[in-house]
Amino acid sequence: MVATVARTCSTMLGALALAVATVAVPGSAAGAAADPPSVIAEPDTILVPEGTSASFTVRLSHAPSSTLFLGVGIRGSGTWASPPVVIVFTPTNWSTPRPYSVHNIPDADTVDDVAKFTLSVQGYVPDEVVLAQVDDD
Ligand SMILES: [Ca+2]
Ligand SMILES: [Ca+2]
Repeated sequence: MVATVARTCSTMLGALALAVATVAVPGSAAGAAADPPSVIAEPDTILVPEGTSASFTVRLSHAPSSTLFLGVGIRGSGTWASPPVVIVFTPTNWSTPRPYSVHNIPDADTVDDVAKFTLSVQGYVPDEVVLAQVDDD
């Protein structure tokens, strides 16, 4: 008899939880579509006088469930150097902007080289930062 009552209560709680979840789904789905987990790198564009350094910051829009590594890809022209740092995002530090510095190596040409840095984290929409050299030759 007692067991029957307990089972009934459990079923009712289950139905209640299901109702709540059903109400919550449309809102969270719309939010997820408008604001997917993303890498946030700032600023978007940096002018870098030839032979100088610049830095941007990287953080995540949503907390990860485990530690994730930042991947950095570079396309473009010019010679750029970055310190061999490994940036990791954890469930506690994900929202703290992390600095990433890049040094522009002087060149003999007169071209304003442009490099596009792609910042990626598994499961997140990547972001890009464009570093534009201001050539001094
Ligand atoms: Ca130059
Ligand atoms: Ca150049």
